[in-house]
Amino acid sequence: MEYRQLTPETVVDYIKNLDSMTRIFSRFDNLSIHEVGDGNLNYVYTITNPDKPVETVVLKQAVPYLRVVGDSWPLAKERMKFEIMALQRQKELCPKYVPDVFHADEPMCLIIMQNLNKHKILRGEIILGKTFPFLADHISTFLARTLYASSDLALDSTTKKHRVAEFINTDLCNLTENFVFTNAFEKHDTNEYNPELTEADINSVQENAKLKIAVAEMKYKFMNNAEAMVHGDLHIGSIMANEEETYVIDPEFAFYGPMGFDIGAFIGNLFMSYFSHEHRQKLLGREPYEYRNWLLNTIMATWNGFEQKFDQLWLNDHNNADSLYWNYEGGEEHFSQQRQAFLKKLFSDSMGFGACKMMRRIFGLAKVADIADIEDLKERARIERMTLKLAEYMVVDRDRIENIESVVAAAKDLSPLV
Ligand code: ADP
Ligand code: SR1
Ligand code: MG
Repeated sequence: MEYRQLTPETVVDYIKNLDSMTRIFSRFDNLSIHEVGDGNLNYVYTITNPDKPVETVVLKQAVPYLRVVGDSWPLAKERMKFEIMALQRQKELCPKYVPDVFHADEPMCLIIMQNLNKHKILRGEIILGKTFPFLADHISTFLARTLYASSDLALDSTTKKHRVAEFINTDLCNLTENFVFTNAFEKHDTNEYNPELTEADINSVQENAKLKIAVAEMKYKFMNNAEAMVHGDLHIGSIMANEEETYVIDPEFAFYGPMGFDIGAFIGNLFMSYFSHEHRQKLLGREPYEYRNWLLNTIMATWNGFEQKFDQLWLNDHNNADSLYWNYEGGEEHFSQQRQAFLKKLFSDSMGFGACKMMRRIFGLAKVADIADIEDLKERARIERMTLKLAEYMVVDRDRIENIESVVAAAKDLSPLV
């Protein structure tokens, strides 16, 4: 079928002849359709039978431009192919945390998937001060399984190389190269600054040699380290959750890239939430300790849980294989040293990438509501400065930082938990 952009009026006509939809919907007249897309790129419709609300799906369609800017910014709609492939692979590797896909149509650049209507976008919930007791466990599992299993540590060399080729996601990698690693760090006309930030604040990033060299190193790594299938945009707006369950959505930026990019995205977003709640907890009329402490504990539990789970997956594979490489007296200990060194490097990458993601959300076009929606611009600027300071430490000192507890301690120095 040739591509056409669906509208609320044409969605039902499209779905009513699909076998997968006749298995879900008992009727197609009188379905209620709502456009709920609040992301930067695509259109998302919920489709529900109001008489039987369990009969419901979500349809997501890519359009040939960047939605947040409009049709003056062309962007290949074929990007949906990567979201389809990534959802399939992630579902195989981590079924509990990935929505079911009922239908995928590459020419129409769309997917129809499980409506996560018992779950909410994590960013909105965190802004409201809600806690998620299993979040760190679920996300660290998702990260460990998807990153480990798609890497050369788990796949045979030929399969891995084919996967790298399948996932050459030129256009969306290009967006990341520009929006995460470049524009925010120069006087680019797509940037948007809080008017309360001074020239000195902006130049403390854009004219800071150590920081800019470090960011350029992270960009180069992003462009060259085809380590694993990464989600590619794992901020807290790409996670839907309730108290018990967690789902990772929106992997259209997926490609074979550095593992630390996903880990850093999640952790960097939680640090921004932490700083934003220095202000937001007051607005919510709460004492500021408990919620922000939960955010910091979630950050530590995510990295520590990830490290332990990733290491275990590697060790299990090793124990089940007949490799000669470490098969000598003392070899087990040497293998353990290799794993530790690998995870240390991955920690450093994660901090570096997390930092780039934090800084670009302060100066760049695509912001995070946690901070950007703070109405008091002076307060917002104060929180933006803390974010920039922590990010500077995370990226410049990334190879020297001992552990996640040190980064959490640095965040507490900037914004004490009182
Ligand atoms: P974009 O690619 O434009 O960023 P997203 O995949 O992030 O789009 O989806 C935009 C919004 O649509 C999400 O923030 C969420 O509110 C809603 N949404 C997306 N997928 C689902 C789903 N499977 N179930 C329920 N709502 C969804
Ligand atoms: C201008 S594109 C902005 C951002 O939206 C996506 O969610 C990615 O984070 C991208 O960088
Ligand atoms: Mg999104």
